[in-house]
Amino acid sequence: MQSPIRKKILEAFAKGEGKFLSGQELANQTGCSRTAVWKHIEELRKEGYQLEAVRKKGYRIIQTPDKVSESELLIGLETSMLGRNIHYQQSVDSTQKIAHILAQEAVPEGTIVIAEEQTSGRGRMTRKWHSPKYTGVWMSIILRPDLPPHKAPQFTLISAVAVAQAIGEIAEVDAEIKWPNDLLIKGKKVTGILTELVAEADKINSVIIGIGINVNLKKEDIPNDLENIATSISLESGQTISRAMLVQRILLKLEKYYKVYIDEGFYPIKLLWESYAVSLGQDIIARTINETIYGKALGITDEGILLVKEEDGKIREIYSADIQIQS
Ligand code: BT5
Repeated sequence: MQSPIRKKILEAFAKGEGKFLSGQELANQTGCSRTAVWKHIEELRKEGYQLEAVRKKGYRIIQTPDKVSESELLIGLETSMLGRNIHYQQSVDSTQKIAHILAQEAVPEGTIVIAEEQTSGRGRMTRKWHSPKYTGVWMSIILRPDLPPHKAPQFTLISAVAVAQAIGEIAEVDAEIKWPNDLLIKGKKVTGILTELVAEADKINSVIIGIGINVNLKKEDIPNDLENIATSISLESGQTISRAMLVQRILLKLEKYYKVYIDEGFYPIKLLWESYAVSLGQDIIARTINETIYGKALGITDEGILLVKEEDGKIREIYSADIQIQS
């Protein structure tokens, strides 16, 4: 975790908006000595901050590291609950696994686990999630809604809306949602969401929302077996995106829609979700654990369940599946 003094120094620079701050000013604002300030400045340099030091003027930040560390995420974060407690690590096996352990402890709602790299990122069932270093958002969010367990899948849809909106605002490209948990840009997967549940028989203890976003991956960062199905925001928009800014925007959106959902139920989210949905009205193949269903995707119910009309006119409710859109 970021030291409290370094956090204060970074906050002082953020408030100063690019101006020089003298060692004495920083000492006053952080409540420590000038020598201590100097030591913390050196530590920030080691963390990847580029700081200019000019005699008689002081210090200013020229460049922040492209990281999703606690200090990067906290400066400018506009949420009141989501992301206020951050567990950041360079490399983890899976943020989801760590979030499960934290969820058993008394961590506050809105705690996030985020890493620069995952060595065993996971998808649904036993699938793998490719998560190379410094290129993506690999994050798990712990929520503790007072709801029955069968509501948990709706969090995948709420999160998908939050991520799709955030991508649209931060990058010059639009993402579409493929039910239930994929975001696509131009037909290729850019985000996967994995919602897991810690619950008692009739009550959710925690919902753990895992979000994986290919942000700045280049062609060579995508393994051969994924090259036809996966893409990144950067590959599609031609921009390099600040991952920290994207995370901040996602947290803000998710906090907003989580509140809407708790206050007003799923219906307003459903309407938003439909405006981003790619498969509606299309012929699809839905592969569930037990069977393969062919038909037209009609929409989702007020509970977030997919409705598919088979050729014989029968309407099927699908709770979980892999969807292929027939071209
Ligand atoms: C998902 O599963 O799409 C959910 C992925 C969730 C990943 C996040 S990252 C943070 C958190 N920590 C974790 O350990 N996991 C979560 P699913 O629908 O089952 O899709 C998995 C399939 O997507 C794989 O079998 C591959 O075909 C494909 N895939 C793997 N890595 C990918 C990537 N980086 N980009 C696009 N597709 C990928």
